[in-house]
Amino acid sequence: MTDLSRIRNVAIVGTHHSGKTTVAEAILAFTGAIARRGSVADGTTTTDHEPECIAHAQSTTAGFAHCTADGIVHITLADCPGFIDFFEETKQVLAGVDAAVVVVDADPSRVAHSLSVVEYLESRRLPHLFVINKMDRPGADFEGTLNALQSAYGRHVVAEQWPIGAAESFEGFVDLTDMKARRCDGDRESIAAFPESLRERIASARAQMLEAIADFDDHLLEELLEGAEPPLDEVERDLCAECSHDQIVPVLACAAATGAGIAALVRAIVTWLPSPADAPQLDVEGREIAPDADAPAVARVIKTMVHPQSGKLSMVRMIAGTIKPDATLNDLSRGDEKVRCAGLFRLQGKKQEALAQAGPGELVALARLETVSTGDVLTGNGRTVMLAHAPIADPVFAAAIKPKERMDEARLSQALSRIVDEDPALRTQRADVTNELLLLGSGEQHVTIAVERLSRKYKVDVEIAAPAIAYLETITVPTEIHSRYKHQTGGHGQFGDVWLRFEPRERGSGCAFAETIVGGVVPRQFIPAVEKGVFEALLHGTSGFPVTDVQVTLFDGQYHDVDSSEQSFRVAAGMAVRDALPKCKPVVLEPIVRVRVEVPSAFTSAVIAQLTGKRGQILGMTSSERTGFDVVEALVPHVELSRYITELRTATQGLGSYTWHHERYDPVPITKAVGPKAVV
Ligand SMILES: Nc1nc2c(ncn2[C@@H]2O[C@H](COP(=O)(O)OP(=O)(O)OP(=O)(O)O)[C@@H](O)[C@H]2O)c(=O)[nH]1
Ligand SMILES: [Mg+2]
Repeated sequence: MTDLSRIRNVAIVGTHHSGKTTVAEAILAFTGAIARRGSVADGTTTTDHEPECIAHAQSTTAGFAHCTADGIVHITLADCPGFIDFFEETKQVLAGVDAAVVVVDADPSRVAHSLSVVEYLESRRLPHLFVINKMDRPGADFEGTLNALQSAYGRHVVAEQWPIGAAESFEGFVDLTDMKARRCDGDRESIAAFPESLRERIASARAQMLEAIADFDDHLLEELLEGAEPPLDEVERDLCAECSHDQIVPVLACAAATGAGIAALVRAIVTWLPSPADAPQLDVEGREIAPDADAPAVARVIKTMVHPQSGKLSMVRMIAGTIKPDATLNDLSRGDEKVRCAGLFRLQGKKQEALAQAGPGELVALARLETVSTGDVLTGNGRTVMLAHAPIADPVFAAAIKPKERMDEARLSQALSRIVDEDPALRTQRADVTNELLLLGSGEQHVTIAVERLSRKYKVDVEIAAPAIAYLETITVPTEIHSRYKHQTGGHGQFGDVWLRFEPRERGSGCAFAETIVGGVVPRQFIPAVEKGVFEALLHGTSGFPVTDVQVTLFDGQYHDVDSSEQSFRVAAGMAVRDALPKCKPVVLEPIVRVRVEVPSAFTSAVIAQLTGKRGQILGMTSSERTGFDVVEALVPHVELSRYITELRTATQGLGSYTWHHERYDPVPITKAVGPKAVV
């Protein structure tokens, strides 16, 4: 049985492209878990193994790997994608780890990009530390980045190291706890001469660190007030306790590409970040779930992977109990359904290492749990436990998707359901009005990569396009129309004769049919056929779009004893609609949506200008509950929003978000041309 205190489950999160995957690779290489360090550029890293990651040179999904530090502490790393489109996946993974390493670039201007994930860590009170990476890059600015982190996240974010040099002269660092200088040669460290030129700066950084630590330790505070030098072991003990309780957030420096600083980072993970014993997982009411190996199992599914050949793998966080490769578990999230595993693995990137059993605190993959999804809670022996959900945000981007070959339609819907099974932030939906099949997700890249994954894994070639806008048509003036359908084709003829009145109805009320026939001029049995003919013809107005908000009344007509039939009245009614619409001054209506945009206040005016440029009508601006954020509400034509999430994120350093719902239909401005037939 693994000693729980020797386990660390750590997510590597942070800003896009800050070097998370490179940090993970450097840790694996330093600890000897891999023989050779791969690189993102070559597509050879352990955690970015998915072909889409390699093709885009970025993480497109979370990757898992593990290593052993100092031969005793077993670390499982979850390398999370940094691009904001994949944040929903990161949130699910964070529900299964005990701590996080937040990697940021050594560039103060990029610190704001880490806001969403850091706020999320803070809201979950998940212990974390910062690593300022790319210290070897020209212009690397540790101090500026540290200041930016402190002003964004508060004074308990403190440097625990001070780098010696930067860019090509980045040599190592001074450890502010023991005040020893360490020189880095790749990922190896050696004690070096203290950099006297930095003594003053380092002393003040150390004082700041001690003051922050002393906020949670009165004894240390007294020592500092008396001007006494606190003993090393007291400082180390405090750092360890306060970091693992999310009171202090230490900041380290590294250059993952060269390995410099990685040894210290591994030390930090081992000594400061909590083990599953230090931070037991909580149930929905905040009660600790004892990580007891002998209790019935409790596991949370934090990620799902589907391999077209070898099948489904569910990555789970074992919270309690011990399971074997053929374990039978209850899926509490699916009405207690019984599921049976067909294999138990530990993942090293794409490699699956078979395990004989797994106990509390471990992150392992269970094979072939076909009905199980990310977020599900699995238990053994009928145990009931309620865990809090990591909610998944509603999609903000949609693409219309169809197979290149029509015969692939069934295969496409099957493949889509598997892709959605792997990634709960994706959804599929049939669009109202246009009837297109939509794939929805957290952003343009999220959906595009899902489509690439779908084509690769399930060999379905698809076309994607911006979803068609559900335009409608309506009339603005009333008219009355007479229409007669008369046809002689030997034998029976056809005869239908109707008088229809067309009147505009209130916007949003739809179409309605009525009749005021007296004296049987149109016999009762044919009236439903008239109604049918009317509604069929209203599906395609003068512009080709469906017609709405029209009252159609059958008020007169004629029939023929022999030749009249349902069919002839249906045709006559359709002809009447087609004749009437052009006479009723038709207009095209476009969907207007109400958007609620949340942005950091610094970007509010830019966002308002952006919405106005989209023909938006600003309804109001208020302060958000989220500190430093504003909420802007506006009515915007739907057609203007097809790429809005991308544009909004570009304009707001990735921090803007929005929700929307359909509000109403408005006439398209006279100058706008919309298909299928342009209206001018
Ligand atoms: N010079 C230098 N380049 C680095 C360092 N760390 C990472 N890089 C480069 O930065 C780029 C991004 O690195 P990744 O490791 O993919 O970054 P990431 O944070 O995992 O990216 P996403 O997962 O896509 O958000 C790659 O080209 C790396 O080679 C570093 O310490 N120094
Ligand atoms: Mg990455």
